[in-house]
Amino acid sequence: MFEELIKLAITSDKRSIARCISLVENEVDGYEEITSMLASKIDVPVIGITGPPGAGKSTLVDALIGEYVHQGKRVAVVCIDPSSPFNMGALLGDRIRMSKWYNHEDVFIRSLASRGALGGLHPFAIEITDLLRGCGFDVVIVETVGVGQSEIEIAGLADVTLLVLVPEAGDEIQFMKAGLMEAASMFVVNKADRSGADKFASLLKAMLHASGDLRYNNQSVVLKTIASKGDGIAELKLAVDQLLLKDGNTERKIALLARRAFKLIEKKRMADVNSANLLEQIKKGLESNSFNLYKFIKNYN
Ligand SMILES: Nc1nc2c(ncn2[C@@H]2O[C@H](COP(=O)(O)OP(=O)(O)OP(=O)(O)O)[C@@H](O)[C@H]2O)c(=O)[nH]1
Ligand SMILES: [Mg+2]
Repeated sequence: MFEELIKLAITSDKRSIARCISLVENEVDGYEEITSMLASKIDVPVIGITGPPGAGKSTLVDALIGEYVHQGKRVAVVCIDPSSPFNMGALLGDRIRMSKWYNHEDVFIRSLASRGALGGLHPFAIEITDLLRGCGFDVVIVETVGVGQSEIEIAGLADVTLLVLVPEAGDEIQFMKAGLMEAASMFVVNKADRSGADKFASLLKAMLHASGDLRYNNQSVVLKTIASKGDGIAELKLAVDQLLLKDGNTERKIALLARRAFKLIEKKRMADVNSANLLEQIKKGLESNSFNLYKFIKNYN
């Protein structure tokens, strides 16, 4: 049904790619044809960028796009705003921040509002990133504000996850959720033009060292950048590239595939289950006086 469209999308035709994403996002009949034909290239790296609002994630992505494009690479960027399905402000901000790349032929940028997915990234984040991998890009970058579950989810989606922080976060870092620290494969202290950046970077390194995680013996996992000036971006890209080449990445890729499979199966199996519906059915069931929760859930085997 979508054969022609998919053929065009594979050749990196931006309009066709945008249409494929919309079809998937809106679950248009037959959308699985698109995901099953496009989403097969697991070799294309996905870089996740997360961190608190305003840390400079979009500015950093903008600068990273430059690094890749200058190397002749094709880049796809997905900006997800999980916190505010009705607030288009952040998405608009991303649009402005990366405006110089919007019309570049080697760059594709798409913003996604989460549309109320509870604390999650986006209901089709997995499918859309996989789809982009199949459309002739060399790298896919996913930006999301680190609130709630999203930073944990992004780590399950991306081959490398960068947690972007600012020097002022030094006071909060002790209270940062352990999950957030574990989710990151690399820490970026952005806005290093502000005071306290060196101190904060050292604190981070010390914390990681103390946590005893072997991953962090390599000190280059904490990097400083001034995204707005492009400082430290080349070094950051190099560190990301090296991390992607590291031993053990094949196993990580397989683990990520299994995790994505789990999420997709979960979504498929749960498709006919929703809490409002359950409430209604239970109300009805209770009228009969012989309601039993465990008999009731057998309907969902
Ligand atoms: N001083 C300084 N300002 C920066 C730097 N990087 C980004 N900014 C500024 O910080 C502000 C926020 O930048 P964004 O890139 O929109 O931050 P973000 O993390 O994408 O924000 P959200 O997507 O809204 O969470 C902008 O005004 C940027 O110009 C930096 O290295 N130094
Ligand atoms: Mg942003």
